[in-house]
Amino acid sequence: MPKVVFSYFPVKALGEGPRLLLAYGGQDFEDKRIPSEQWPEYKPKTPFGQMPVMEIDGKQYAQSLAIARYLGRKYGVAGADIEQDFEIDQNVEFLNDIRAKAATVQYEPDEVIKAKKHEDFSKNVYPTLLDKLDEIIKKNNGHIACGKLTWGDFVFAGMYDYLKVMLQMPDLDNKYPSFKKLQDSVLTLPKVKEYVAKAPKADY
Ligand SMILES: N[C@@H](CCC(=O)N[C@@H](CS)C(=O)NCC(=O)O)C(=O)O
Repeated sequence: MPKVVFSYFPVKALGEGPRLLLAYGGQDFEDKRIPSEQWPEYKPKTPFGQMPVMEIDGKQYAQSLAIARYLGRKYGVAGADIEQDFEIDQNVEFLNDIRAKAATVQYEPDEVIKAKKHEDFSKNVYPTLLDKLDEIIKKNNGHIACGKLTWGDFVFAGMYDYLKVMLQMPDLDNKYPSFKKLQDSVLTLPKVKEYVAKAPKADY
């Protein structure tokens, strides 16, 4: 078995999807959670000055979605052909767009602008995006794409708690039960469940 080291901050956010995929693939890995105080020391050693970074037998792999796609192919949860691969990519990109949009609010340093932006997006942007995501999941039999379990579901399951924080919507489970159901369907896969039970706790 290759030696895998997965480095990320001590949160789920962009790192949890790949962690869940490694667990699903039965791959033992060093789950390296780097506290922000130690980050400046690691940053220059990473390909893009960012985490997550996965190392397989010393080779570095960066960019969370590229890592998830790679692991998905490795563990048999990619598309069956390029049409399905495209559908997964497309819907995962859409999910990531929602996260990125909400992140522009969450990381806005000016509190007044942040509040205004949140009010605007909550009224004029999020409902359409979240309704569309709900529609996609319902149309795909409870999955992100292709009507079946794919690496996109792992990305969703890993990112969902972070998404709630970014959107400032702790009640998202109630508004869109399909979201929580999809997350649970991944987190209850036997090997994933085992990993989650032993993993360090993180709120998002
Ligand atoms: N597109 C990259 C984004 C990675 C990213 O933004 N990482 C953040 C943490 S979530 C980071 O490393 N921040 C520290 C820094 O930029 O110094 C990915 O998906 O992996």
